[in-house]
Amino acid sequence: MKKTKVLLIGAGGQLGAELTQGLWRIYGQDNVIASDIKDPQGILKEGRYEKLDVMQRDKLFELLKRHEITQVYHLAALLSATGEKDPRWAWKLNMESLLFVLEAALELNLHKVYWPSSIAAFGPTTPKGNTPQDTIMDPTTVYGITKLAGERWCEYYFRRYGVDVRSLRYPGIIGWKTPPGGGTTDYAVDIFFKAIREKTYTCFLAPDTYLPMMYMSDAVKATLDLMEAPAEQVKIRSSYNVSAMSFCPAQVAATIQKHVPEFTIAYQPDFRQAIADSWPKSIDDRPAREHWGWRHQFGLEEMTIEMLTNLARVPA
Ligand code: AKB
Repeated sequence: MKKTKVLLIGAGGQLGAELTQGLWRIYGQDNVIASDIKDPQGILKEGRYEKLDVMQRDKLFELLKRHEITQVYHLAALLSATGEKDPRWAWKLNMESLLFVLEAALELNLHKVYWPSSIAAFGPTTPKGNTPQDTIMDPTTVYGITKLAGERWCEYYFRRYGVDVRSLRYPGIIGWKTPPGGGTTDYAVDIFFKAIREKTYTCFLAPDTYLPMMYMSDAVKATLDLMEAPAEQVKIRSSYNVSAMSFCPAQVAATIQKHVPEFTIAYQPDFRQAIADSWPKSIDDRPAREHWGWRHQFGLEEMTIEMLTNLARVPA
């Protein structure tokens, strides 16, 4: 068996830097290559890094061969709100890059591939509360369409070619180290930054818009737990529902006010309201819990304290 060497694609995004650190802890800094289309920022400057445009298939293959990569985490994508501004490009980037990675996995015998799906793969006629693993999926955003199609491709590559590809349907992810990049759940990150720095926030979703959410360290844990699980425990090869909490803007604002009493919030819903309204309010993730032991650690209260404490230490 070849020594594990990991490549992260899209490591400069919201989840990428923290996942890179998690992988350093498991495999050592020398065996993890972070990559992104941009120059390395922050913590990524401390490890091995390659500038990579994942749409350049030849360069991707060359890099995989040169570093003798055995595992790929492919995180690069246009998210739900940004995707709506250029649907054709969102389709091309999200789908072609996934296919390049799956083709590489097959041709170069990669041991494992990770690719994120999202709650965006669900749609307006999906049951909204405790959305089951297997249910109606009728996404309305181009991002959601690419996630649903991507799930089918992942399962296809597993069934037809035996590629060990694993995936999670992420809810909104909330962290303080890197800003989010063009999603509908971004309000739940921005609200903490604004609470610390400006004591006021104007939310682009209505106060009672419930969405499934997860604190960053739980998202990293879920990803690594899934990827480290024995293959036979990974029984779903499209993508697993994973969940930690569900809240609406009014609830997170009230939780922040317990710690920052002067904090105020106003509401000006925009085009992202329709996207949020088409998504589940909460997620049933029993298969992930039963198959490979998923457990979350952070609820709204614990996460609020972590976010506010850490952001208060970061210079604006
Ligand atoms: C988005 O809002 O687009 C993402 C997601 C839920 O996948 N955070």
